[in-house]
Amino acid sequence: MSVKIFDTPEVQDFLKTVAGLDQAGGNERAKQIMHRLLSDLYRLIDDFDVTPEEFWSSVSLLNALGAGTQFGLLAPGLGFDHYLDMRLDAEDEQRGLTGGTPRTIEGPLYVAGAPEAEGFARMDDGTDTDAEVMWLTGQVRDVDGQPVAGAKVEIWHADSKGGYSFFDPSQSEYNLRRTILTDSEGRYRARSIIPSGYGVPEGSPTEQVLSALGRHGQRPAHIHYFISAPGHKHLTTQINLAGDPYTFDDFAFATREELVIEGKRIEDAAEADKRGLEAPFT
Ligand code: MBD
Ligand code: FE
Repeated sequence: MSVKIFDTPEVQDFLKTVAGLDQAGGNERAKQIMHRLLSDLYRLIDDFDVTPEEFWSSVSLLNALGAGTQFGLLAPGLGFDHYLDMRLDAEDEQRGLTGGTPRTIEGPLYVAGAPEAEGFARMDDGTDTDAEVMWLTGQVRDVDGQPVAGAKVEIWHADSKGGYSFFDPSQSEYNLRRTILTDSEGRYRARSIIPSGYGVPEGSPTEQVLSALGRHGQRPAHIHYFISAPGHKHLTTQINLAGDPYTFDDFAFATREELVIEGKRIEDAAEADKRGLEAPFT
């Protein structure tokens, strides 16, 4: 059975009432947006002849997503985070703001308040014995190429199993999360461990949605950055470690060619040792 009622005056009036458009009070923008959102959904129900069973099982799924605080995890999977980035890129272009490291999505796993250090930080707590040591070094420069001293570099990433501290209860507080202030030459250095890629929790409502679409929930190995300094635009970005099978098949659509980094393995034991001695736990 297929009935089409969306375009009738009764339904159109009903939508206005539901969104509060036929009375004063409330927030005008909220009313307009809700009216549009409900209109699109009502029309969808009509066009696809969505059954009550389908509707209520979607409600169940939304409840499960909310109960598991997974809206923020499904959102990048549905491309919203990347779409918002595309809009910011287009805005920048319109304003003539070009150059510099490209932005990419923050994701749902940032935690504020990481320990702060000047110039150098050790990021891992030393307990991930399966992991290989990783050095991150860099220089913060403005769009004219001038080093920025005292810039704030916030770095966070997963462990060798793809888990993040605070979300993975087996890790210590702020493990693999640090804030480093750049030195007089704009440089920062970190000792950490090579992260593995992330996968959405098995059996989770997020995975359920993705698998209904025939999609996986994997991200390649990556390292998140916030870069900020007074007088400069805040940068949210990531680097991807080259060679990961998911580098160009990220469920969150965050990879950018310019952000894929080829790591250099330090095989020279003496060199590794020398660096190691400079790397106390902090
Ligand atoms: C992540 O680590 C992440 O960065 C994103 C965007 C989504 C899920 C897990
Ligand atoms: Fe991440």
